[in-house]
Amino acid sequence: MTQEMDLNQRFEDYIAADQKIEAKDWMPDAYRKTLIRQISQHAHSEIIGMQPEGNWITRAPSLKRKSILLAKVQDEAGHGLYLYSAAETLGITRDEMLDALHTGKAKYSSIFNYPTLTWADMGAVGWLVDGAAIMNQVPLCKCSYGPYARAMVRVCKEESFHQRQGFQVMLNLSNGTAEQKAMAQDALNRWWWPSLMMFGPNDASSKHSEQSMRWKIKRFSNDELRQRFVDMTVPQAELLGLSVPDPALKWNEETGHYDFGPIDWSEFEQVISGNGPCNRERIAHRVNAHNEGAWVREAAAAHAAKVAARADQQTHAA
Ligand code: BYC
Repeated sequence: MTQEMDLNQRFEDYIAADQKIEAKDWMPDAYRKTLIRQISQHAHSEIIGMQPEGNWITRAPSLKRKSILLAKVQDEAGHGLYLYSAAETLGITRDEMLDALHTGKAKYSSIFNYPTLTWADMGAVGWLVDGAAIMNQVPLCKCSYGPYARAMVRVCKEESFHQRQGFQVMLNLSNGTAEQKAMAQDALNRWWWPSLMMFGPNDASSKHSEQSMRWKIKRFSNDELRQRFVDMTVPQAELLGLSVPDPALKWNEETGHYDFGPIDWSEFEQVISGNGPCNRERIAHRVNAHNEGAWVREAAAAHAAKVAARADQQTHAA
């Protein structure tokens, strides 16, 4: 008991001093559980997030755009893998995480349950979705759990390239023909509100925020980050000559921020409980890809076993 109290005190001292908690350090069970939940859901979001864009690789309008999009989707696979590895350091296996995803027990970001209908959606996803992702993820580079914080550094660097390429697609379309500009506006109309929902429920309804902020997993609340995103993005929309689909959006001199209209939380609830426009399609596609990849996992395991056996033989021969 006293030993546990000492360990808990040490953990609290580390958090207070902004020192990283590492995989082998003692940590409260609830801290471990929260991290497993958040990191695995984050990993799932990256992996499911490959689908809406993967859908456009074969239809990108030029070779240059195709290779950029291909690289971006590959980056997302990489992010998923670092994040699964970070979660594994907490004692959960990759199979357990994937099983939770495939059976609908684990969540992933609401945003990836919306369809990508036109090429302009590749611009809007990069600009808005990656823009929101960076806003949320840069503070995670300072998260109290070392393996998660370190994984986020590289993820954020790549996300910022993704965001800029999305903005450039929007810029080209906005400066193009009237039809192209209309396509960009339509994409902004469809992606704006779902992007604001990415930050999660309002602070008053965010059940995990208070504890996660005390543990310095989250550094800013959902509403703070959402407001920063709106403040950063509205001037970018103006630069594109596009209008944000919110009649209540207005600069507030007093607060120094944009006021914006109410979010439709019933839509968010529907999407995160499995009833968004593409939830079923996303999971079915993922499960199918996992099953079709079984032979690759088997071959990799057989190769690893051969390499290990060879190394073992050499040790014995020496
Ligand atoms: N979608 O108490 P709250 C990417 C859930 S990947 C679905 O505020 P928390 C990218 C939440 O999980 C983007 N569910 O929770 C990839 C909780 O349910 P559970 C993903 C959501 O954890 C490819 C409940 O609602 N980013 O950027 O304190 C291409 C109550 O919420 C959502 C991350 O995962 C949502 N939007 O705060 C491009 C970042 N929001 O778990 C881009 C890491 C909330 O109790 N995660 N929920 O069943 C976080 O920062 C936090 O987990 C969140 C939520 C801010 C998302």
